[in-house]
Amino acid sequence: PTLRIDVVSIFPEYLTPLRAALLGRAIDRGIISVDVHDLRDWTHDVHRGVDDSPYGGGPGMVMKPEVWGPCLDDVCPDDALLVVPTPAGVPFTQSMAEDLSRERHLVFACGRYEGIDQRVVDDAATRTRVLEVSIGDFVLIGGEVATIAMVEATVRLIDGVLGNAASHQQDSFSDGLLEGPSYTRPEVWRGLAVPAVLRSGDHAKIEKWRHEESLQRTRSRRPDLLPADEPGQPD
Ligand code: 6GU
Repeated sequence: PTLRIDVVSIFPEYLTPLRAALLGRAIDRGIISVDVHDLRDWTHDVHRGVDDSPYGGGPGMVMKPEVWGPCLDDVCPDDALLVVPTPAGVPFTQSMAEDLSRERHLVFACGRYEGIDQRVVDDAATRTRVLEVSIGDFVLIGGEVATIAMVEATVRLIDGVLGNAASHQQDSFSDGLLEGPSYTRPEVWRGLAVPAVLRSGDHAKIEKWRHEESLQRTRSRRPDLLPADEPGQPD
């Protein structure tokens, strides 16, 4: 495959969407491989315990280094990129998805949100590249859903995965602005008409209109994305 993906989780069944729809088709066609591993396969005790209370006190549990360490020794070779989803990570962006889509081997280590013992990450970083990444300013129960989001954003950029290779050149964020609205038939639906310009056949005018719609939408929803010389910049 062009890209090999391994995912470690205590809820491997939570990652079954990775085998559905377009991603499943990319796996079937040999463009990518996805292997999901159950972290509990690396436990030794009869209770198959993966976490313990935090040093220093506080709520929640922390995932044990003696389980994660040997797991990553087996699953994450030195030349892979280890991605650790955490709300305390650096923000995941379209440009990071582009970087990940050029890798040969990604390993996602899904922990619960209270986290994995930091020494697991620090130890792995002595031999392999590690990214601690967040998908947004909210807290999930664990890294599984974040992994699905990052894998989908990454894999759709690989040649041959999407039907139309040109379609991701027009994505929101590829030019730094949000995409404007889209329309299809019928021309009038529930009394609402498609903007006349889109039926004009004037492609220069259509392109200009779409750019204005993108700017307007970005100004109202995501002013933080506007270039410094655009009106509507946040203070
Ligand atoms: Cl990557 N993981 C978890 N557990 N929560 C998150 C997140 C990641 N990104 C935002 N919230």
